[in-house]
Amino acid sequence: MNNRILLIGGGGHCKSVLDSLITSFNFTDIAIIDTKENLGKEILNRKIIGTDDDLEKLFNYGYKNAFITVGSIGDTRLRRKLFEMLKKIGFNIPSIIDSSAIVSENAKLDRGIFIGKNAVINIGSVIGEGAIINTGTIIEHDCIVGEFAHIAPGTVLCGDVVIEENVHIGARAVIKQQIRIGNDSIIGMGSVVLNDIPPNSIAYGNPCTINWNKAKRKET
Ligand code: JB2
Repeated sequence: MNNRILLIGGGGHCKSVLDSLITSFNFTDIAIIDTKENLGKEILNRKIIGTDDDLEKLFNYGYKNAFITVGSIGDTRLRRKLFEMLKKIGFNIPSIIDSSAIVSENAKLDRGIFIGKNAVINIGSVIGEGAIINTGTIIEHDCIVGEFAHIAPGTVLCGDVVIEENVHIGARAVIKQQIRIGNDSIIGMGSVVLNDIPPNSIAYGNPCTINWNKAKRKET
């Protein structure tokens, strides 16, 4: 693996990823891509060296690895757009796993995933491309986490849970075993989810109830 990597997005999520990257990986040249206004700024002594318009040039210059460090809370469109841009140019997109995380050898991870400090991913679970498994999350056995889902800090997915793509699960939520959360839904912080949640819902509480349906709202 080439030892140069670009992190795309230089905000709060970038700090978390960078901290894991510095302690767990062998990249000797780490640089950040952000907006024009932030050029020259530094995070943990790594500089913002360019904007998205410079990606192709930097790839040709020798940065062959890149990782999306723009976060998402309920809207994954920017992360997806940037991911497509990286793929088109030909970047290798690794998964970044903090050294304190515990990932079963019998779990399956796609590319571009971030797994934060003290997260646990147990046997038989499958994590999709671009997902964020944040600090202290527990993904129990045989769960499926879809592409670009974000499981926020301290969340527990009991066994056999399915989280479809683009879902955001708020911090410290607990999802009962065998529950399915439909694509593009948002589950509020601290919710206790006892029933399936259909796609495009915003749901929260203990027990978790649906408060809003994005798709129905669009029709009215
Ligand atoms: O199109 C873009 C772009 N738009 C915004 N391209 C690139 N390369 N960068 C972009 N940005 C940059 O992303 C902004 O200028 C800013 O530096 C960064 C977003 O930082 P912020 O701290 O606002 O959000 P975040 O996405 O890093 O973190 C959110 O999501 C995390 C998962 C926060 O809510 C965190 O608290 C959360 N943990």
